[in-house]
Amino acid sequence: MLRLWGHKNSSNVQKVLWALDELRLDFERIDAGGPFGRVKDADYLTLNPNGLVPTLEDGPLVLWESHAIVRYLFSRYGSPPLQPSDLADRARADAWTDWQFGTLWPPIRTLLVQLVRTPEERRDQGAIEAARKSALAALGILDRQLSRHPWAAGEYFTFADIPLGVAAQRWYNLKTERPALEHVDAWYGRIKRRPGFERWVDLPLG
Ligand SMILES: N[C@@H](CCC(=O)N[C@@H](CS)C(=O)NCC(=O)O)C(=O)O
Repeated sequence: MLRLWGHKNSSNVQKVLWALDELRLDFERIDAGGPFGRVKDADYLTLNPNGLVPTLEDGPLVLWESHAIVRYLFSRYGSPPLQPSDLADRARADAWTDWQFGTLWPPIRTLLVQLVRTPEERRDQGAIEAARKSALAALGILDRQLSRHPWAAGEYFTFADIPLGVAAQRWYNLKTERPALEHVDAWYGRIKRRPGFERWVDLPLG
């Protein structure tokens, strides 16, 4: 039985929950992190020395880093088209997965922290504007990719759409001005129809 450590409101845990759902895998989940704590306890630190969630246990394998976990689940339990058999398709999915962490997520995270978790009088307007600009530049890159293909890595939904979909859910639920992005908007409409997204990701922001 797969065991996932992490609370349901964490964006990184949600990626794993959505992946498990896409792959129709049974699992046990233990609340940890955020209001549940536990992540700095000695026994948890032996599983994940970072003291962060998510952590996945699959028999003797203990794995942390949400994108590594998502990739592992798809390569261990997925089959085409969810897990592309073609190495070029898989490499493209890898690229968009890494791009989420390096390029798209940092400005969206800043907006989330500023606009959702910081009281209005303490917000940093300069940081908000800079993050909005960076987020829009990144989303413009994704929009161009999605003008050519329906999904991030090409013709099929792959694991790459999961981290991107989690970031997009934050973006679309922020109280901020959002210019239309024809292809990202249409892709997000498709993302919203994935049952795993609806079940685990599309929750109020916190
Ligand atoms: N790069 C890591 C980041 C993990 C991370 O930052 N997790 C946050 C929740 S989204 C966390 O554990 N924060 C401490 C806590 O919740 O107690 C991953 O993708 O798994």
